[in-house]
Amino acid sequence: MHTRRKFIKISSLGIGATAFAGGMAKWAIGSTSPTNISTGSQSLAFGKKVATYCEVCFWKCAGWAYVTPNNQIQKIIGNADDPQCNGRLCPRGTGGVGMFSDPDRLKTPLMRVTKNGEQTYREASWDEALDFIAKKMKEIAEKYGPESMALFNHGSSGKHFTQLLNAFGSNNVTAPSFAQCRGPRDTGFELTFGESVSSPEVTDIRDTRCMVLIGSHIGENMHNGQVQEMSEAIDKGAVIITVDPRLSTAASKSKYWLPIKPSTDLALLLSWIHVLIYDDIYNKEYVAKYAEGFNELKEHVKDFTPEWAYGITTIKPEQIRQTAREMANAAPAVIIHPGRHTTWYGDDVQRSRAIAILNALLGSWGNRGGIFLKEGIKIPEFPRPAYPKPAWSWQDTLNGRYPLAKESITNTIIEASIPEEGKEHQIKGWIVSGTNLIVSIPLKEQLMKAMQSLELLVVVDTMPMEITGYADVVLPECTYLERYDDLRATAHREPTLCLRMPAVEPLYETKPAWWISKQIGERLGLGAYYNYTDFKEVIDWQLKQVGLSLSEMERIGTKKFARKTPVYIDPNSDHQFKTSSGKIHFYSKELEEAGFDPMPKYTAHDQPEDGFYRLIYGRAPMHTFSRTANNRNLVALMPENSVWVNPQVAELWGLKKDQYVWLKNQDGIVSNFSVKVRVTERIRWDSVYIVHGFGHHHKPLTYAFGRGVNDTELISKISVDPIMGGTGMRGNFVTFVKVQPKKEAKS
Ligand SMILES: Nc1nc2c(c(=O)[nH]1)N[C@H]1C(S)=C(S)[C@@H](COP(=O)(O)OP(=O)(O)OC[C@H]3O[C@@H](n4cnc5c(=O)[nH]c(N)nc54)[C@H](O)[C@@H]3O)O[C@H]1N2
Ligand SMILES: Nc1nc2c(c(=O)[nH]1)N[C@H]1C(S)=C(S)[C@@H](COP(=O)(O)OP(=O)(O)OC[C@H]3O[C@@H](n4cnc5c(=O)[nH]c(N)nc54)[C@H](O)[C@@H]3O)O[C@H]1N2
Ligand code: SF4
Ligand SMILES: [Mo]
Repeated sequence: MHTRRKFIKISSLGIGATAFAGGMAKWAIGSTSPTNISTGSQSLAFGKKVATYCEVCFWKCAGWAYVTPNNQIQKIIGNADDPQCNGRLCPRGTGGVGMFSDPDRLKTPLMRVTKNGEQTYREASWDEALDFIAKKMKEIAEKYGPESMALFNHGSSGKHFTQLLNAFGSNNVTAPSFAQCRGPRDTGFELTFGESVSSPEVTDIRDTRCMVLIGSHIGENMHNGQVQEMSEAIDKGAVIITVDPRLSTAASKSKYWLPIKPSTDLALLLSWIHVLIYDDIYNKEYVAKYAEGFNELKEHVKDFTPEWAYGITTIKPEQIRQTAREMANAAPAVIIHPGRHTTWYGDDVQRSRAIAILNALLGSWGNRGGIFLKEGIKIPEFPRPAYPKPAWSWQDTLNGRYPLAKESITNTIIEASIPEEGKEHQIKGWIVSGTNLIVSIPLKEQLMKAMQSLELLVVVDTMPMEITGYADVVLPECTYLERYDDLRATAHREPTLCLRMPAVEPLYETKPAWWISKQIGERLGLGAYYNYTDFKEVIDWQLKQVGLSLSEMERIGTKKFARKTPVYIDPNSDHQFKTSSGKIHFYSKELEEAGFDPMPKYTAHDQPEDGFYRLIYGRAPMHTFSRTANNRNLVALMPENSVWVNPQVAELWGLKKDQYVWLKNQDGIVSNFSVKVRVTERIRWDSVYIVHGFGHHHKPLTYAFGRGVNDTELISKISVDPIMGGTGMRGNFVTFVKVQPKKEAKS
């Protein structure tokens, strides 16, 4: 049997910054100081400015890295020509240089070895590490077939490893950004409009007259372009309606804040649909022209009155009517924002369907101030042989479940990695790149079981995140400021291309993902798929196909192209939606045929028992999940999360402001660390709120370690969406533990 894979602390190996002092000298230690994250000192002479796009989150704003003559990155500023940022980065993007200068970075490949009966890591050369990986991958392919290798990825490095896996013969490629994030939204919108709202979302916030945010908190969710457009819309008098159990930053800027009872949103959405139809204030012309299934919908929502919804949501009937009228008055310049992180309660596709239906009733898709029609620039693929056709793929692991999943589901790949007698589709090896599965995937036991059973686990990361402790081989990628990556080809209002190139040479022994992928590929005899010596040849070739060149892009960083198609639906055209019938589907035959409700229904979800509160979580403007938790620039802005507690609840428990408590969930799981109490009227009494991404237990993250609480460890129960496999995580409840529990913090 395979030896149990023990978690290894990288810190215990003495692989500290001192061992690599040579590398340290290449950058200014001063550049990590929080004061430098602003526009920086003007006294330093600039050597050059280098085109990049940000990797601190997935909005990918284009920017310029300013590099001093002695190769220090002094600052990063936005590229004024990029419509995704308009020359302004968010605090995280500005502080992105802290990712590069972090002394805790991974610095050299590491390989798991057993010394005196104990598993540990040793530093390895790239050749040793890559040879080992290629040998193991070959063994796996010979024993089980190449399909038994899977990739977990997120971010730019993912594309390079997808190329490796596809060339190897597997398309078991997965990311938490589907089943843990936007999957339900994309599925719900595809079922209704025939296409999703993409990323960056095609919401015409700039020109909207009314926007509804339902569990989406733009402002704390710092997706740059959306935040800028929302403030522009507010300045122009747009009405914002925010539905959130918490007075989010967005709610505080809204005309209406509807502090809904969590988990009941579908009831509110259905009653809004009811009001639009039965008060006869929906967009009749648009519906008649572009939609089908209206009569069925009308009949379906007959009883979903505001009075009915009040009893479920705690939102007063008059408020429901009034807000529906606000939407109708603004229509079609209205957006019911589709949200992004939409895996909540297991019926999330249906909630997203209700949001899509509301948008359709108001006529927002294809109209100014609603949802615009995107256009992008198509970048041809660099010439390569055709990929082999895998004998099986992730769809085969579903065994009939989640019939409408359009992308692979992390959790079913994890499940397929747990050996079982007679299992037909067994995963045996993982490459994990740019995703810290330990904090992004719920159900730790399943994840652990899978990781223990693998014959190969390779982790590619920039930081010693928790996931690295489980790897057989850890490969240190250089940061986005030290490498080429794919061109950013955005489909949005204006087709845009952006370049990322190295601002400085990679520190330490780190390497870019494209190089790592190519090196493994060549060792596997797949060199024909990597017909270049440097990735910049690929970029240059691609740019030449669209009439540009690398040298031109190095100068401008971002290139906008003129649109060839209209940005809104031409009312005189016979516009076809991308559904099977060309019309918007109020009634979904696709859902019906797959055995699901063709129109959304409300179902009640579990509520907390006495003394417990629903655990809800979200974003803070200065951090991106766990990826910034150790970034000194950003930790200086927000060092830890706090738990938001309603004053009534605080009084009941005798909790004081800034007191530290532990949280215990419904299954008796206690948080690893304690968290500061924030007593605030801004949260309902039945819920508590924390920002995701804190509470790291891996000591090599010297800044992040032990700061705040990790929501993921308290999520031991999920509700899986039967339509596409999304893992709803908001059905967990916590209570307070005021005295330190007898438990050593894990490290
Ligand atoms: N409990 C809970 N779980 C959640 C969420 C939540 O709110 N609460 N949110 C969900 C959502 S919306 C999403 S999208 C997912 C996100 O989940 P993940 O994709 O896992 O996101 P991060 O936590 O940002 O993990 C990023 C990892 O990438 C590494 N990294 C950063 N830059 C690079 C790079 O350039 N190259 C490489 N190779 N690695 C890099 C970081 O060090 C870190 O280990 O999590 C989901 N899971
Ligand atoms: N600064 C920053 N910005 C980010 C990210 C980041 O890490 N940091 N991550 C990016 C990513 S990948 C994503 S997916 C998006 C996520 O951003 P959003 O799509 O906005 O989603 P969440 O962060 O999950 O939003 C949580 C909000 O939902 C509320 N909420 C909780 N339960 C309920 C409920 O039952 N009903 C309603 N109506 N509301 C509820 C919470 O109080 C909170 O305000 O953010 C993106 N932007
Ligand atoms: S929104 Fe902020 S963190 Fe995200 S890509 Fe843009 S600047 Fe970077
Ligand atoms: Mo996400």
